[in-house]
Amino acid sequence: MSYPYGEATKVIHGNHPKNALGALAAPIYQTSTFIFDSAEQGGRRFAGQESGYIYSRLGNPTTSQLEEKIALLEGGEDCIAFSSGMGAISGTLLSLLRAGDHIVADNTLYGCTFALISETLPKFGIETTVLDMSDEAAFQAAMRPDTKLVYFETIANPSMKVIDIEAVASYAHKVAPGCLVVVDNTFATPLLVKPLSLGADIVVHSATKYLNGHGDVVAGFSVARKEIGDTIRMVGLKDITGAVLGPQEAFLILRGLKTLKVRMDGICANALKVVEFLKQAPQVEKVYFPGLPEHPNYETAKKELKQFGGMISFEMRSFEEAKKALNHMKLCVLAVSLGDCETLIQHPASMTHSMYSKEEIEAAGFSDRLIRFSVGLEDADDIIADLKQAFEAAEEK
Ligand code: LCS
Repeated sequence: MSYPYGEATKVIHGNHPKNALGALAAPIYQTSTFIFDSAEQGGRRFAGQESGYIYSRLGNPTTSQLEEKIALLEGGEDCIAFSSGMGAISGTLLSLLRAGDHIVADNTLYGCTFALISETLPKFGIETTVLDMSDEAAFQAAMRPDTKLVYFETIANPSMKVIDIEAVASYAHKVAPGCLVVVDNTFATPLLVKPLSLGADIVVHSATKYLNGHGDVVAGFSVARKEIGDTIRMVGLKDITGAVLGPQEAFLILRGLKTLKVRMDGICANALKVVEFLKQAPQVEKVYFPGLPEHPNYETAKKELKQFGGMISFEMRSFEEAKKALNHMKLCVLAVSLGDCETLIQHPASMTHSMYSKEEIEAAGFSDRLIRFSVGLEDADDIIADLKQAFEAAEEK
């Protein structure tokens, strides 16, 4: 559907029709079920012969309004809301795959996604090839004519790897017709890149992060064309996971979304200043940020991303120093998750990626000296001053 407005307008207005009473904010339909006018009407709704709500695991008007806005932002036909990012990812993969299928996935993924792909899916008879997908030759060698699905993150957690979506999607579709390319766009958000427009088939999100943006909701989305969306909703959401998003959470995300553009602009601008500081800090050995010319995927990032995002990782000189620095933060908050107004800092090897073995961490290109930083919306000078004092405290014998 053509939409004549820009991104800032889109996140505020969406294209949802005015509600019946003209409320500006989305009404919260706090109901589990919907009353039928007659037994015949109930039957028609279940048979798909009449539109209308039935039961909130199958659809809810507050959640629908949010789904329409996310579909609009990602440029997809359909969006299915889940009660977490992992709900969206598992609901999507489990509804589209079956025993005997082969999938290819990147080796740098959020820890629980990595566990799902490398450990759980094989238990259900799905063969998974996990490798560094930014290595084009290795990716092409791993693809088979019967590969059913390819999975990676737009900006990978926590190494900030950026894989060329267009190149991967066109190769996957060429050698394995019908192969579904699934991209987790949590770190970039649709404001930095729209994977569907580059050839991906499905976009998944943890909306817990930037989309909601205020650290008070856990949620996820899957965005796809209609026929795939129908399967994800009617199998992955309705039957397999039942991980339905509640209307209160949907309302909060609709509210949070209104400021997505200004939040992302502010966070991306702050991140550039923090990176400048980190680059010259003597306690930091290496900075992982896709906007740095020395980043191995800088050219892809420059081509693909509107801005470089607000996630930075950096390696300290030792594990001890990394731990001490984390313990000396005064303003930056020591917590997992990301994409909030507050700057959040955490240690992937022992926290978000603790399910990776030592060898898997190495293969993914980071170490236990790595700290991951989700830049917030505080004054950049305050964030930098906090890092500086924590680094200096970490150095003291
Ligand atoms: N995808 C990505 C890229 C993520 O970073 C996360 C969570 C998920 C999916 C799962 O979403 P959830 O179920 O938590 O809504 N990432 C986290 C992180 O890095 N720290 O805490 C959670």
